[in-house]
Amino acid sequence: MAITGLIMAMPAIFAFYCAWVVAMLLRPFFVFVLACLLWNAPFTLLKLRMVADTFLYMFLCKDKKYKKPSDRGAFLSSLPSSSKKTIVFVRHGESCWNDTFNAGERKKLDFIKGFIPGLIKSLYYEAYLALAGKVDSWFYDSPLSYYGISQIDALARYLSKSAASSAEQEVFDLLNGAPSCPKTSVLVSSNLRRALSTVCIGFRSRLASNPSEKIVVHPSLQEISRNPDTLSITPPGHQVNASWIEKDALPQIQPILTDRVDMNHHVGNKALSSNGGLRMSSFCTFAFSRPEDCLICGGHSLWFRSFFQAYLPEGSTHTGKKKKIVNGGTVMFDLYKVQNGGGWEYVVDEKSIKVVYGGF
Ligand SMILES: *[C@@H]1O[C@H](CO)[C@@H](O)[C@H](O)[C@H]1NC(C)=O
Ligand SMILES: CC(=O)N[C@H]1CO[C@H](CO)[C@@H](O)[C@@H]1O
Repeated sequence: MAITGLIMAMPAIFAFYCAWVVAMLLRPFFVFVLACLLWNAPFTLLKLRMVADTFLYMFLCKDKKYKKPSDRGAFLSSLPSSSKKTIVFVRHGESCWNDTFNAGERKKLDFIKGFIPGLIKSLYYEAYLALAGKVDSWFYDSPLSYYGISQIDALARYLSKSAASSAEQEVFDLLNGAPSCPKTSVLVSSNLRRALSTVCIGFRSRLASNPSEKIVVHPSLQEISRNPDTLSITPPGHQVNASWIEKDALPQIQPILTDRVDMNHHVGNKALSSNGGLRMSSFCTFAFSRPEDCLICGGHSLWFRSFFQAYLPEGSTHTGKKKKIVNGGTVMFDLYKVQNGGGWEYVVDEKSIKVVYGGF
């Protein structure tokens, strides 16, 4: 009798011990959070919100669930030269996130050997930023790494070298906003920090020689992914703050972030109801609402690749559909707006795609 009773009680006892172990493990965490709340409540709530969003988006984000627009091939025969924008994609430099999680240019074995120390280093930085009360993060809205900054510095130097041909001169004049350039252009960026910093650094001489020009942040360019590095840390109505890396390596960037960036379109992080398809389509509408002939856009690899997949004809086998643009890579092409029934369609002209720097 006693034995049966004991056996019957086993699951309850087991559950009790499990709960006890979990509670013991979580207690330091709760004590830590409580201490932080007592010390600086608004900041701690903000950090907790970032942690909550990280998990929320990991599980519920539908960014990659959208239907590609119909085959663009049908619109090729009637490309209207009057409805054309030149688009330049500039991929951001390497971020801290990728420094931890992707091999990049490192050898596979070196990457594997360095992974655990790298992860510990990033968690150490994350803890330091949290304890120092900084609204900053290694993972969330991951900023440019030191290496990433140097990649974009190389792009800036490339754009200010002397051109090798008159065709190259034309491209440089456009990208540098030279007064002699017949085409007008605007600098645009995703609302994520690494893309905006890439535009600030890569186009620094253009910004210096056109002191009234502003970079327009547009949320449609936010990366298509569920990872925390693609969530925006900047609330609506705020200018972007330099990351701790930039404060150290590039303090002259803050005045640009504060005074030279138009954040009027920034409505905060992408909504859970948003997806890549909606944002790319909103980007096309935005591009054709601009008065300039050309949009120079700081943005992200998956977004750019998805754009080529969606807006090049299905028959196109262009590399841009398969490969990512490299860090700092700069690629230009023509985007057309075509009337179709009562609506508008957008199509990329494959022949116009030109690598300016780096490539795929
Ligand atoms: C930027 O930093 C200032 C000063 O520390 C702070 O008041 C502001 O809220 C920060 N903005 C963002 C978007 O984090
Ligand atoms: C922040 C960043 O650069 N993210 C990219 C890192 O690399 C992976 C895979 O190569 C991409 O999926 C991320 O977008």
